[in-house]
Amino acid sequence: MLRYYTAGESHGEALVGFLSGMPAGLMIDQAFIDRELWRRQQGFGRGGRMKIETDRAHIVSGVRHGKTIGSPIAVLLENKDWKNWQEALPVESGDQAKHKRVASPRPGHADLAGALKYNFPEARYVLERASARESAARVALGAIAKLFLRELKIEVLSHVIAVGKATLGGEVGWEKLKALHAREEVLLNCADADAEQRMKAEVDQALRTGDSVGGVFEVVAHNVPPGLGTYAQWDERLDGLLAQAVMSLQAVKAVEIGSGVEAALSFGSNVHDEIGYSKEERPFTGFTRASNHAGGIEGGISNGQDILVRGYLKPISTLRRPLGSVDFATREPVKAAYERSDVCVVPAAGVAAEAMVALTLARCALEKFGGDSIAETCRNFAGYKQQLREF
Ligand code: EPS
Repeated sequence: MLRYYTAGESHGEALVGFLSGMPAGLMIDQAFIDRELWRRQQGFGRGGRMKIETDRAHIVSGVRHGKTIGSPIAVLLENKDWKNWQEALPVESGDQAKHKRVASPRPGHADLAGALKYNFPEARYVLERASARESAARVALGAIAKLFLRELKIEVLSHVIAVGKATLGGEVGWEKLKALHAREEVLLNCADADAEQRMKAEVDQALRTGDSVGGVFEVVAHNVPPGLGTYAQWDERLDGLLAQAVMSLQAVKAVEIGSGVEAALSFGSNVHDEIGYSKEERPFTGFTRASNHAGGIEGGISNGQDILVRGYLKPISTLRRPLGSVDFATREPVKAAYERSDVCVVPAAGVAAEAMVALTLARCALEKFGGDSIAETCRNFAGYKQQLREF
């Protein structure tokens, strides 16, 4: 089974990611992993921290001579900011006077709930781990999952469909998404230039007013074969697995598969994707669909259409113009703590969600096709594709 964990604090020495269960013989493209990390650091509305960090994946185990060897993979991402925090957050007992307290919890952040849960007098240790910096480790592991999926010709990308009130109308085709992904400059990772400018104006307003702004990203998984996930048991349903994976990202407050929200407000005849058949050569079968409202999943199983997963992001909870809070020590009303922060992270969250979707699909693909080496997985996959062609 493909399993993964992360460790690391936002201002600690490093982030660490573990990935176990990856078959042997997968070529590891270091430049690809680092580009994924770079993509997560982009976007208009990122804060000062991104000027400090240049994330690079340092692989310490599980890869030799450029290929996976079937043993657990550990990836290390250095925090450049650590040098500024060594005295404030030492591993050893250190000097208490140099500790940087977070004196008042931020509404919307884990600060208060975390301090209550772990019995901390203030929120420093809470935000260190709750911080979205952790998602960099997931992106490194997700990049390896993407390399695995590439062997099966499955690709995963994302784009931004809303920032604040600015939304993108209409569908974005796969080729357009690929072109967006190839850009060397990322503004808001929106495929439509006009909508992107409107999104930028929303971020500008938040910047001007000391506020923050959320939005919606969409992850698209392309060329996924029918048959990943199953209705047979509740915790094996692909939509449920994807929902948890994406919901687990910092600041995501809702997840939608296909046009799930709109579907709930519509009649069935407007929602379900009518089935046809074409004798032309198709990637997996001759069955066709007139639309993809289901987002590529029916009955908890991939149906061969693109998988569409949307994540709804709340605005960042650290505000330059802070909301009301209470001092941890005195219990007097004060403004919530502010150090520095991002104003908008929707494009970055989309990249992190790609990683989560890729890891989920890789796990489901390995459950279905198995294999201790890539050659074995690909052979099993080819046999399944043959079965689909002969259906
Ligand atoms: C974050 C606060 C900010 C963000 C951080 C997430 O960090 P800092 O307090 O160091 O400025 O920049 O995100 C990242 C560092 C990152 O790599 O995404 C938070 O509290 O969640």
